[in-house]
Amino acid sequence: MIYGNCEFVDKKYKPKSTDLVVMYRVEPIKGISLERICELLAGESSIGTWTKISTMNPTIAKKLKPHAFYINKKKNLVKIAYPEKLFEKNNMSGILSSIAGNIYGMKEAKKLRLEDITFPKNIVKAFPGPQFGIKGIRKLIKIKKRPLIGTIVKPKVGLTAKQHAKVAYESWVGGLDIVKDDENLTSMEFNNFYKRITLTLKARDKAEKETGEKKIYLPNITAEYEEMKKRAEHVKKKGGEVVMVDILTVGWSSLAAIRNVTKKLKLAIHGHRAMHGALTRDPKHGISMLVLAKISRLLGTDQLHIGTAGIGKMHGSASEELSIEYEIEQQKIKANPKLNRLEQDWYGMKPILAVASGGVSPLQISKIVKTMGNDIIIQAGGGVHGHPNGTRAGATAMLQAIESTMKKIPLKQYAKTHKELEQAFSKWK
Ligand code: CAP
Ligand code: MG
Repeated sequence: MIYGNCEFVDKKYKPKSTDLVVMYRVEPIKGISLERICELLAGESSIGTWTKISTMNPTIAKKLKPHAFYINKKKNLVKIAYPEKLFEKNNMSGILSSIAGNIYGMKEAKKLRLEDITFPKNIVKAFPGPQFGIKGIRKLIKIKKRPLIGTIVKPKVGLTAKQHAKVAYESWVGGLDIVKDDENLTSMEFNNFYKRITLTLKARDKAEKETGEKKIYLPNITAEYEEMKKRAEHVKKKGGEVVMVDILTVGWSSLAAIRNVTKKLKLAIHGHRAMHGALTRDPKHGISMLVLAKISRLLGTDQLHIGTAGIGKMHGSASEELSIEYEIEQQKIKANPKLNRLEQDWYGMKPILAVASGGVSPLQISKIVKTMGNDIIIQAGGGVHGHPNGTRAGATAMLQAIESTMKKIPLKQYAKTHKELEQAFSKWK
């Protein structure tokens, strides 16, 4: 059984340490076997095409041919090992054009999902990885153990730059560590980026002075690349330490380019994953969040949204999200064996700090921490600004919730002596 000139299935093949190994979940159309699909996947993503060609020669095949070495008919999982020489090592777009490219359009595959990738050492080493990682972020914010807590200024869009800065200030003095722009707030007629950043960083300085605590602002620099660069420079100039990027809507190439900018400016990157659902949501098709998270790590994201382990408003399962956290943070978070992950050796690359966000209120904090551990950022937008007594009280309730969690005092009990938390109970139960 061949695709073009070669045969790609070899169940006896043992992947080499220099192979890039991909796990796909595939559902063939009726009448097509998994073996046949493997031939098509491996061939079309590398050196093959639909027919024999005269320009192929044995040297090419010998050097560059991938091997489909694992076929699990029960789970519809297959694994293909690609020699690293097939790829330009630091070109993520190029790598994905192979292993996540044409194959999605092939007639014979009704559904196809890229579940996991293991990158070989030479490819891992060709990427920068996070500049700060978990330790660097904790050092920046001067908090050693507890989860970091933050908010997203709400409404998502609509406030003026001045109103935005005021909401941020209230959030910080109320007790939060971090304030973030929303993913769809860029530079609008009613809220200019440059003005917003200047005013909000001034508000941060004021909040730091008044509280004696370190406060962090995550301005959303998402834009076309040259403009993003300008925005990152403005953040630096005004004393910011982190920039937020919608990593999927800007594209991997832009993320890679902005990582070079943040290296020079010594800024950390907060990765928002808006649009990931288009790729990750169908359990049988698309690209898993685990893969997106691994790519984000290679390209240098310091903190990344991975969901709330099914606790908040967004679709997602605890087992899958914990597996992602396990992989990007290298912590002893219990991973889900059912996912059949390909563990990645990161060769010393810094870990990403996971972000739990989406439909969170102070009342869910202890559950999230119990499930996801201490090395996370917990963010609440509606859960802060929707507090019956407003933003500042909402921020305080978040802090009280984290205090009670760290002290291992049940939330309800802690609320008896902490009025903002008690008020949160009156609204969210
Ligand atoms: C949260 C949020 C985040 C989501 C994204 C929002 O607001 O700002 O963008 O968390 O989801 O707009 O929904 P709320 P994820 O706290 O008001 O829900 O982190 O899963 O990518
Ligand atoms: Mg948002």
